[in-house]
Amino acid sequence: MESLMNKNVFITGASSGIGEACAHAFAYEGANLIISARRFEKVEELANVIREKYDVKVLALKIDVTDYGMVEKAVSELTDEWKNIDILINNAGKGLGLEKMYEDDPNSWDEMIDTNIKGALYVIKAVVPGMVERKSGHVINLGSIAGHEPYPKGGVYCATKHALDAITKSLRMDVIDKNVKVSTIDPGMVETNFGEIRFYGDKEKAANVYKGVKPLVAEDIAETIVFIATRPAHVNINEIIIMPHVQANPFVCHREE
Ligand code: 8X3
Repeated sequence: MESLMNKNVFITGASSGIGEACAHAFAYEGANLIISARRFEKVEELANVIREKYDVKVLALKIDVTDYGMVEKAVSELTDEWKNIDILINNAGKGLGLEKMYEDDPNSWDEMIDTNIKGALYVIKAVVPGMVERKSGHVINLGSIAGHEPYPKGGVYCATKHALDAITKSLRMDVIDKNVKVSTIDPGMVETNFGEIRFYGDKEKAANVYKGVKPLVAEDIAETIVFIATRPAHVNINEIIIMPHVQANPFVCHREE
């Protein structure tokens, strides 16, 4: 296992859920963190908690990944202490709505496409050139089982995760000779605020998704990402698909009555 001690790890979408859990998991291993989100107060608060708990350095940044200018500025202004990013956890993403395509809201499509595809690309464009120059780095994208099997009423979300899967695979080939690793972790059901956001704040609808199921929790994903990030130098985990024990795919899930 490679050590994460004193590595610089950049986590997008770190204000909650999997991003927040990754911040804890990587800090526990001794990594220094750049944590970003649109909601600066949230990442600032998390930064304070993490500094106190793990005695690592943490830089909190306000970044909306859908704004390339903001992403580029934030990364290019990093000081010497922070500019060598060892690991990028490209986590910012969302699902919005669960509707038949012909009845769905194009505004939610724009938001998902802007965040899940363009946002991930913008962060890659800002961070990977430094990794290439230093001939060292690891990009870990947050995919989904939705990137493997499209399901009804989730067409655009599934399309964004298929796109991210293509981006992961292409990027891996682009940096194959630069000592930069590219991985994706593709979860099924994880109980975070993802569901609440998907259902526009409807807590009951969100809770129903996990009815009778013990879903994964954000810490399960964070722990697996730490595993991906700590393989020996000659090993790359290209892809991990991870689901609750009782979920086989987007369609088959055993629920206890
Ligand atoms: C989230 C998992 O199954 O809701 O990416 O698409 S799923």
